[in-house]
Amino acid sequence: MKRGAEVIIGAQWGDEGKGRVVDAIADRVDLVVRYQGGANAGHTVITGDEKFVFHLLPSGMLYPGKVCVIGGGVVVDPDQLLAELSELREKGRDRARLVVSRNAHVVMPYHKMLDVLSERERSASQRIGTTSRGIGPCYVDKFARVGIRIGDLMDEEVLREKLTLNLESKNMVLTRIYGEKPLALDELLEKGLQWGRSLSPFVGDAYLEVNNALDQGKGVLFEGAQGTLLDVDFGTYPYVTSSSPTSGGACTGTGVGPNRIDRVIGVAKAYCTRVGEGPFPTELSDPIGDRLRSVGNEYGATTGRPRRCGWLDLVALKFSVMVNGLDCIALTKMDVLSGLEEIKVAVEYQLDGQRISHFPLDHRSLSRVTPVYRTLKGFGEDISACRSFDDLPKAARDYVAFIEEYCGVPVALLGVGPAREATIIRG
Ligand code: 2SA
Ligand code: GDP
Ligand code: MG
Repeated sequence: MKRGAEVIIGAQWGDEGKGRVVDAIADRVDLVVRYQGGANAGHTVITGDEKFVFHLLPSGMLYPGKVCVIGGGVVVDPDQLLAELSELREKGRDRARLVVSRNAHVVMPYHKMLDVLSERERSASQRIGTTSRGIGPCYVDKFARVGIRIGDLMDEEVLREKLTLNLESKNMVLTRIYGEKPLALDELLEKGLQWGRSLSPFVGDAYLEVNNALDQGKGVLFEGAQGTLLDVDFGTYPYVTSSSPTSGGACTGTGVGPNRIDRVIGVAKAYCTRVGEGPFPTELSDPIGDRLRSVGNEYGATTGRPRRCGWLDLVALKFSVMVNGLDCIALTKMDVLSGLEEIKVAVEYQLDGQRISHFPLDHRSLSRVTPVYRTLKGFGEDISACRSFDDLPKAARDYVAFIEEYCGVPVALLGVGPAREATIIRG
């Protein structure tokens, strides 16, 4: 794969294997940049017999000499970030230089409390199934223009003023609506200033770091978190996260112009999963769904929740090709399909008696669709040792060709196992 600026996004509902794809490509670039989301993400990288799950740190941290950037579009939980850093340091694997945008918003303790409490208060049908990481409430404050940013943690006067303003309303909600105890200003102020001292060696102007690198002809990889169908604008709203995981988020979340992006890579699983609530047309509540979950080890990398599993949804994937401007697809977890006699893929939906081939943005319509499936031949062989496309059995190659034909973009990378080396790179 060539250098330049590349964006890696999740083309489904997250957990497509973005971490392992970033890790597979990161040695060829100079910077790896997170641009949205926060510690709700769980990006797994497996090298040798070591497993790393990155929540806030970019998945390029294992490479010496790289720069890993947390852009202004990310919401940062300082405790989580510092814990991840010290865990890597203990293992001697904090190899990259970290830069955290001074404009990134801070996930405060009240954000996490409000996330949990508001979910608890909702009825079953209204619950989003969040990760409880305070993501939604933190982005609410960002857009309400009352958020606390990383740079604010280094200025006692500013932090005190902002916390005073926030606690007036937060404590009212916590005590009057949820019957919780109020939070004390002094404790939060002390915590915030301590975070500021611990993070100060990493804080910088992320937009300059990235733009200067591009000006110098360096390779930059933007690492999306969550996935297209969880995007606050293009996902199955309201069952979405509160940020922009689509490729456009890379520009707004880091301060680079769209004309600087050379290639957009969409990571998709060879089947579909979703964790949390919301419509999922190809979901399988049957032994095949259970088999995908157990063989694919489909459990949340942050919360440990079992993921819902189902067949590959090409209607949704083609939608993702469009809204992200995908140049190619990285198809992971092909090995998980091995042993299935036949494999189904959704090629259209049936909605209120009509066949449709587009992805309805309205979640109520989406929850009423029935997928129209094409049945393809399965493959019995274990493909986890295959290292070139031609090593794959014909049925597996045909499966990939069908996806390429339907989506109109090539499959440039294939995952045939969770480990770093179980990767087939085609272009
Ligand atoms: P939130 O916490 O406000 O972002 O939750 C809103 C919805 O977004 C979903 N979401 C995710 N979906 C898949 N993977 C995510 N990361 C973890 C992982 C999830 C986990 O890597 O496995 O461990 O459970 C992620 N983060 C957010 C979430 O499920 C809600 O549907
Ligand atoms: P991300 O959030 O997109 O980075 O994905 P997660 O790390 O949350 O979930 C992907 C899971 O699938 C992890 O447990 C990975 O180790 C695993 N994985 C990734 N690619 C492959 C693959 O090609 N084959 C198999 N069997 N597992 C994979
Ligand atoms: Mg994940």
